[in-house]
Amino acid sequence: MFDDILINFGLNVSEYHIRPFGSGLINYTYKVSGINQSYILQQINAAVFKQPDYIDSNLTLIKEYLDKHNPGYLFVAPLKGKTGKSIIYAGDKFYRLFPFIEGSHTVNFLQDTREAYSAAVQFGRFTRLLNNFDISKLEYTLPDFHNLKLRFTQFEQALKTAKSEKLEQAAKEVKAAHDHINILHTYNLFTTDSEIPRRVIHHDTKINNVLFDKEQNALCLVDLDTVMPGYYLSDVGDMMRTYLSPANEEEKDLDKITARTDFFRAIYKGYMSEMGTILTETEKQYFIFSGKMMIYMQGLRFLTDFLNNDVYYGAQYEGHNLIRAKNQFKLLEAYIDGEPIFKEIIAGVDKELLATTNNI
Ligand code: GN1
Ligand code: MG
Repeated sequence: MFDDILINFGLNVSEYHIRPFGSGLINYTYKVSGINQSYILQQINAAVFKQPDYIDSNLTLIKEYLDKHNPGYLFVAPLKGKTGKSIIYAGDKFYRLFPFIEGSHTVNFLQDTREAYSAAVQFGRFTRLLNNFDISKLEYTLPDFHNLKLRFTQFEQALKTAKSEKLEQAAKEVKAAHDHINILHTYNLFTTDSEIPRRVIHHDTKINNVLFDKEQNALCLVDLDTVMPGYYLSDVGDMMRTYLSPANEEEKDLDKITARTDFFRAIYKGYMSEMGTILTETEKQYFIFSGKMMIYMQGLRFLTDFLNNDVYYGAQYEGHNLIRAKNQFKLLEAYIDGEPIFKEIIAGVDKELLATTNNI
């Protein structure tokens, strides 16, 4: 089966070696190593991405646009096979192949704030460079992906169908989900506000979706399946969710989960250095809210999946998704505690950014 795929890309099968690569929850990834050039092969989870062709058409349009307007920008689009499409159907599954960027590596844990800053610059730059791109040309590869209203409805649905034993085990987290319902109310407010436009958004900004060079500078973004129109809050919020805590979403020891304010600063400064002049004043007012929205949403999604017997995320051990939900609700508390400091940081960085703009 792998052979068919490589042949479709005009590669000589005997010259390559294939092994599993990376740690995503949804798609399977492999590295295809060759002597001169290596590739990343990814199987698309068709149960999640119901229209894999949409990924192909979005990335083709964006690549054409960037090649024309910003030819120096490194956009790692999937390669086109002999069929002229980047999505290859083999052995009942969908695949695509990317060039491997030599000298690059991914990180799973942030070592210092420079990485957070550098990644935030990359995500901000991506949306900035596509600011004049006509988003009506893009498809929704995952409709309602970050629709908090829908995620809450799915959670309520799961409450109705879950086994009583699971409801008991998750009682504390179910309460937390209800206690923070104001996050959903705020979400409903901004989604009906015309001052909050949809933009070209990555929708999965965790740190291992950024390729770094040896000096820990971010080179480019990967995992582009969820690139589609959305709110900038999705990208900023998921950086908050995944960069602020020294322990990630898999951590069972909740005491290790904290919201590091210096990492908040790095994200704000990095993202705003690109998007500061583009975001509307109304959008900017929701900057801190973005973290609450994404942490809460991920808590709800893990909790819902626990109640639904792990049908979406799968589980490596009994109660895995409940632990992940506990983790996210703990992070939400830590984030909310940090809010007064985040406000001070924003005011301070705004002054700094203003001073640099005035000096030019
Ligand atoms: C999934 O597959 P991966 O790990 O890139 C999920 C994200 C979640 C993340 C949580 C399509 O991303 O939304 O934030 O797991 N992607 C999809 O780890 O559901
Ligand atoms: Mg992803």
